[in-house]
Amino acid sequence: MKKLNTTLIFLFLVGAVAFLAACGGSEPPPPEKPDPITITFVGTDDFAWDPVSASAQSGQEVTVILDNQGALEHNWILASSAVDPATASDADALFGANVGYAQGGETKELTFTAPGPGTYQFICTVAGHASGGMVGTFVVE
Ligand SMILES: [Cu+2]
Repeated sequence: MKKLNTTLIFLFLVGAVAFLAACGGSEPPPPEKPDPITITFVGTDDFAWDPVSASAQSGQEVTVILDNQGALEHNWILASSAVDPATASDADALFGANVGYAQGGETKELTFTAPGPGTYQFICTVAGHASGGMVGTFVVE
């Protein structure tokens, strides 16, 4: 009987050590990827964006919906804050963030990955529209 108990205790200890080895020393979890977000920008013939500012986290998947509620065509690009909105063109779009041209009443969307932290701007590059007010601030944290 004594021999059996010793054997059981030994087996229990071996099992416990194996269990702790499997659980212990685990690496810290990888940094959590932020959940994707969708932001709708309404453009109108008043050359105004709604909203006029937006934000995302670096590395976040951002879906931009351009909802053109006007009659004129509009587009939406993400550009460096160094770009002069008045002369911005599609070539200023960063990270492939160019939704394209939505005709009056049309909706267009695009998904891109938010770049490194910084302050960017979003611009409608149709001639005269940014000067008229179709420019906003996009902050990446
Ligand atoms: Cu526009």
